[in-house]
Amino acid sequence: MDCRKIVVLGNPNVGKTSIIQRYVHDQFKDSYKATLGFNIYTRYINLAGNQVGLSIWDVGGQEAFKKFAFRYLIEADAAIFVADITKPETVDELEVWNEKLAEITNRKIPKIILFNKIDLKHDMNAISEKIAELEIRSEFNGIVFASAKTGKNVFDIFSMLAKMFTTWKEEFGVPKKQRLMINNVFDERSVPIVFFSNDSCTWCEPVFDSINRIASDYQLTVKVVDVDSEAAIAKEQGILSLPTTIIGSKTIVGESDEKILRSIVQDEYTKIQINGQE
Ligand SMILES: Nc1nc2c(ncn2[C@@H]2O[C@H](COP(=O)(O)OP(=O)(O)OP(=O)(O)O)[C@@H](O)[C@H]2O)c(=O)[nH]1
Ligand SMILES: [Mg+2]
Repeated sequence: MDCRKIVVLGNPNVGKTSIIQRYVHDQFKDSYKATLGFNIYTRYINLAGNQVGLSIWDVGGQEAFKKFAFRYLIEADAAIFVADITKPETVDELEVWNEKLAEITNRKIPKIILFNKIDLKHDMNAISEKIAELEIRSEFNGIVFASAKTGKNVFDIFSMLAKMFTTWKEEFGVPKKQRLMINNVFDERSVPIVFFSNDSCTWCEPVFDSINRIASDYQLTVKVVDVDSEAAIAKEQGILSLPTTIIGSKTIVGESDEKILRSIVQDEYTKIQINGQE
């Protein structure tokens, strides 16, 4: 059976173990017990009709374990970088983990940034500024805003990776004009933007307003998919939670803010300009 290795990285206490426990056992504990070294969890997921084993490596965030990075990062097929949304400084460490990963894996793999603990009060503006500073921002394929405690948007992380595993090619990460296929029609726009929502999603509205403002600045059009009336498209794209926004080669799950979305549109737009019209 096809088996993919996913490594989960980030500072101590950001909630790596909690996210995995929520996904694998649908459980959450308020108490904190640091992970010593690493633990491996296995789960099976159905990918376009095929069973795929996900081997999820929960890596202890303490500094001491970085020494053994080679042992757990080798042959990773995907990485989830976890930060605590209530502690913007935890974002900085993602850069360090990404460098470690780059030393050990010599190919491009799917990478997701996960902001955990959205159930707690947080300063989105501070987080947006951090993301704007991130050098590795352009390498990431997805951002998910989630909570291990409530379970919100947790399953999306893994469904997003599952979808990436089916479509991943070595050149992935470079947006191609025809990457996004909706209704069996290739999207021909320079940076395709697709917004998934439905009538009852009131919390989607501010995100939608932001996306529209940005799209009009860049003269891009937004395709809006109502997941109730166009359920087949949502399923095909692996959309579980709302709002989900696809911008070029990146997917953003949850309530992000305008600054973050703008920096992502800018990145994708620049990439298209640089890579030309292949
Ligand atoms: N409110 C809230 N607390 C959370 C959430 N996720 C994790 N926590 C708490 O944060 C603490 C740390 O969670 P862990 O999952 O153990 O953190 P970790 O990243 O695995 O830490 P290390 O193993 O030391 O690297 C625990 O007390 C959890 O209960 C969340 O989404 N919301
Ligand atoms: Mg842990």
